[in-house]
Amino acid sequence: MKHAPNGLSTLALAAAVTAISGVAAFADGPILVTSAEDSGEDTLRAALETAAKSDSLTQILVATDSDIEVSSTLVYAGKAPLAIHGMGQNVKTDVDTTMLNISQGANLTVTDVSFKGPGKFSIENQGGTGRGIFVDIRDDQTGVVSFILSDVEISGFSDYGVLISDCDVVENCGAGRGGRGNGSDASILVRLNDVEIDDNGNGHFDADGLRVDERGPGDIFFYAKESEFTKSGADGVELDEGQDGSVFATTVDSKFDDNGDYCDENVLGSFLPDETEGEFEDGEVQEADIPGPVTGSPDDGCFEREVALFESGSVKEYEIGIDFDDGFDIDEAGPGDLWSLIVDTSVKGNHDEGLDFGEEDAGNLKLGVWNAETISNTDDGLKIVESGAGNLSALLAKLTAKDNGGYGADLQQIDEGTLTVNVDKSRTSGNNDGEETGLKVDQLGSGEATLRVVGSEIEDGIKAKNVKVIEE
Ligand SMILES: [Ca+2]
Ligand SMILES: [Ca+2]
Ligand SMILES: [Ca+2]
Ligand SMILES: [Ca+2]
Repeated sequence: MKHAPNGLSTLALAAAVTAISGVAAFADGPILVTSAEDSGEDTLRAALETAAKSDSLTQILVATDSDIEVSSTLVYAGKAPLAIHGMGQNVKTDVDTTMLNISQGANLTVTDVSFKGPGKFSIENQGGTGRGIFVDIRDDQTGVVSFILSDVEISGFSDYGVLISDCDVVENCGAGRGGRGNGSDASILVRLNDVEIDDNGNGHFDADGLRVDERGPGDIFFYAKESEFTKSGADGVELDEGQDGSVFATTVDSKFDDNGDYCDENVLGSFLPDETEGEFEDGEVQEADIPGPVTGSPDDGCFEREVALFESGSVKEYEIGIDFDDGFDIDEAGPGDLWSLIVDTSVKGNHDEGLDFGEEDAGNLKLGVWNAETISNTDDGLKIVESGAGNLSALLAKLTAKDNGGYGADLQQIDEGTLTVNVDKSRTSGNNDGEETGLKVDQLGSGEATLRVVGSEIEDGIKAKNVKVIEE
């Protein structure tokens, strides 16, 4: 990282900021940070405290010669928009704490400043809830809350790299699929350009690189360009939208690689029962006779246990496994659509699915994939599920899906709705056991269903259920 050049006058810095944002934005001029100390005069902490008193946009210019090191959370408690512009400095901490807390849900812009946590977290070296940036949206917010990062790196935090929470039970929002909590009327806009979110969430169960929890009315707009989401303990990115509202997600020239390893099977494997699954006749086995929930491991939250019973109460089947996570996970529930465009993007080596998109209840799912690689993910390369009223349509163009543990691409239309999948100039090979595992396309509800495969090499075959398949 480059450091700030010496000898820039206050005037020159102010001129630089003015150039960034336009003169009209500054009623009071920018606040300059010239001290790299944790607190006191001219520090970032003091600047945030001053900014919080403003009722209009405040610009902070970080003009320190060196990196800033802090030992406790930097808080911005204002409601007005905040912009922090740096010159490539790091804001660092060796304490397991949240770095920047936007406690009143303000709009945030950060340019050319990076946030570095202590790092080296794992299931054997767990942390608390240290987050890179935490935006806590107020219950009474309306309009669009914006979160805009450019040329920013966030790494080494025990919990989420970024958590944007429009959910009144922050710690406990659960997943969007039946997720809990209520939220404000506000929508959430995330725009990332040249952002690296690396090695976060490795000290805590279910902590993603970047997570948005959107509840109540409102949409999620997510746009990432030239950005990387790597080595997160849970998902690289997780967008959870519940109740009214849709998700619009676009990635361009981006990377979702090597995520989802917090629940390390080398550490946890020995805590699994000898028989991790079973299937029985009615009346054969009672629940008391199958393995119970796993206890006494480094993190029992990592174990998933599913049990299905017969009406008589005896066990039909059970399965116990370790919970891993995805590259990019989107869950849309309630009324509203899920639209996503994945362009020139890499999705490799994630410990569950590569892309895992689900749309529930009323609304459609539309997916466009252009020139993407989903390779060596532990489960499916892509898993796309549309359920409830609404249609699924997908275009997979120039997709390479190979060597995934599950299907190359798995698309399912459930309940009423049509299914339209076009595969163009795509290649799949080496997925799972290689027998009809390249593409799986299922119409599990009612409606017209067509899979059209053009100019593609699906070496490991196609499995299609209730779907008209056209190969050209
Ligand atoms: Ca909302
Ligand atoms: Ca919704
Ligand atoms: Ca929906
Ligand atoms: Ca449907």
